Amino acid sequence: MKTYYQLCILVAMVFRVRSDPIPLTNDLNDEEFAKNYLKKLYNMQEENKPSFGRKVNEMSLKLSQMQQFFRLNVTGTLDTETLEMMKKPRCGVPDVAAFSADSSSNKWPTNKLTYRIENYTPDMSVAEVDDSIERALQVWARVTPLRFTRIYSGVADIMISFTVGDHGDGSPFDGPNGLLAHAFGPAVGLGGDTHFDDDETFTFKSADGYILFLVAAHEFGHALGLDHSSDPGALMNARYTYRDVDNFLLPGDDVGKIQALYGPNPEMPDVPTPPSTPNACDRNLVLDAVTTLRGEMYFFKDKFFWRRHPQNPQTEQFLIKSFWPELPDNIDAAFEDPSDDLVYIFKGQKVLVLSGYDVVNRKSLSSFGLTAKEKKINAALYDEHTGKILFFVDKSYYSYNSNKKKMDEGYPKPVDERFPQVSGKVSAAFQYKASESKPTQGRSLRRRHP
Ligand SMILES: [Ca+2]
Ligand SMILES: [Ca+2]
Ligand SMILES: [Ca+2]
Ligand SMILES: [Zn+2]
Ligand SMILES: [Zn+2]
Repeated sequence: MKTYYQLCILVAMVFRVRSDPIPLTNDLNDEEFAKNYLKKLYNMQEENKPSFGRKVNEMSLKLSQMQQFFRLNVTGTLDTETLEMMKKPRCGVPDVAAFSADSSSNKWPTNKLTYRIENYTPDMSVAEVDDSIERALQVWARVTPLRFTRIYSGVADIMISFTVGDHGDGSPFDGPNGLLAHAFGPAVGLGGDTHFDDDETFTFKSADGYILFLVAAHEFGHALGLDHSSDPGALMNARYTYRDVDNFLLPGDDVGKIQALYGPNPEMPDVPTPPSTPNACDRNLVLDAVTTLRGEMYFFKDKFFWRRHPQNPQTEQFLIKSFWPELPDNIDAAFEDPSDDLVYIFKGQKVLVLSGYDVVNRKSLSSFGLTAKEKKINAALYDEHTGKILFFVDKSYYSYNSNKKKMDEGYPKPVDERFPQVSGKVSAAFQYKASESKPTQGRSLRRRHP
């Protein structure tokens, strides 16, 4: 109920109320799946190998590494959260740096590179593939001195192809979903080469499939020498995330890393400040909105949100669009009406109504009885005890009776009349104690598996 919110404190607080452990999976197929995943992407050798005279459980070690990388709860065991993360569509380049490429050559010796598109996917037109590849390379050229020239025959530095299954480089693809593509780091021969798993459906812009531009831009990062990043906002995060292609800007984490290898673009010294991933421990962090959703907490900031599951002391951070492609960034406010199992998201005059992952309705601010002079709200809160929805606008608040579907008389009122501790503008609000004491809803929102 205050403008500033510190997630680190919140996490520590939650640590104490943690009760049940995250359930373990006991499916043998899942165990096999996990072993293959760790062998392929974390260089797992044998399950038990001797080390300094005692047996170290290699699988547990690799699970911990992977959990650390994805900022999950580090348990060293195959819990459902870890398995769920393993099943997300991702890049086929390993997360263990020393294993992914010859680390002695993680940079091209020249800034002038050639590329060649060897074949095409049937999923898109030739023009769309050409355009997607070109723009994906420009993502990197824009912030570095690197320049790419397309050639149509012979051997290019970056040979680009669409292929399926075992395609002769020792890293077979796996059919639909799972691994989407992979690329080899800077070197002669296979180095720089980029392969797309054509068992996927690639698209130009649509979220119904994997957007080739996004997959390619990520893979070219490897082709230029970058490893995976554990920053959830980074293009070089191993997980595929839907993003708005028309307004794509290379995130700051990636800009910093590629410029550390090649330097900035001498022709464009004044590129706009790249978007950075908000840090929960930033003392000056002001959240955009907070809401519960089926027993979990969602904290929104810019293009991102943190999700906190009551059974998991660690919050996870995601791009908003990776859960809800239709949702805008930088939202104003959000609240959950648990009686309807709906979440309301506010941005300007627009209100989007969510049922889990789906946008089920669109409304306007005026449908809650707010007059046209209120262009936007700053925060919203649903009081479960009274059924009232409080809308915060600057230093005032409105009270809407959700049962009678009308605004209560005598509003707006000053915020500090009801909440004397709150002096400034409210940017985000939620009811904490009420939602904690209340039994959580049976269904919880889990990640989407496209
Ligand atoms: Ca090559
Ligand atoms: Ca695949
Ligand atoms: Ca395909
Ligand atoms: Zn990758
Ligand atoms: Zn390959």
